[in-house]
Amino acid sequence: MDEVFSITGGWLLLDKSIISNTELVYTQLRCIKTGFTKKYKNNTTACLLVSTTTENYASAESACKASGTRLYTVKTQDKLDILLTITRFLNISFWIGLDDRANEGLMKWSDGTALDATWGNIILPSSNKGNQDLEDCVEYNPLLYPFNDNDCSLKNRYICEMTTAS
Ligand SMILES: [Ca+2]
Ligand SMILES: [Ca+2]
Repeated sequence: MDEVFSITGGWLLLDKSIISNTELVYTQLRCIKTGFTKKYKNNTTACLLVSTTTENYASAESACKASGTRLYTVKTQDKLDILLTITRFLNISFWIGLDDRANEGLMKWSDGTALDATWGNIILPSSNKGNQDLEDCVEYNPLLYPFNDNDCSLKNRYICEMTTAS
């Protein structure tokens, strides 16, 4: 069954002819990195590493980048559901790839795109936003569900996702 594969940024792709379509490539990626596990929800596939150690946000970001990945972007309900399957029995917080370090109040994903306002109101309700320079990094938080901005210097576990852009 293993036929023509290509290596892109350390990731094994099923078919390099579809590299131009980011979403399609994302669903076709094989999850082969050590420590990463493949998760599905509907048509969404994610290849994720759930850290076993805690780091501040910048160190967590660096750790993901060091393996050619990025902090998890939770842009859809399916990706949120995938995260919840990982975290639901763990009463602890995880850094995800969302922060407003560069511009206060303007949340950006770890892929550089802006947080959609409508989705932002769902996943990061105003009551969970400090909206101040002390709280610039977003965590999954079982108490301030699902996400909360917090002090980037705090140490949390974190979730990396494999990407095609490494
Ligand atoms: Ca902030
Ligand atoms: Ca907060």
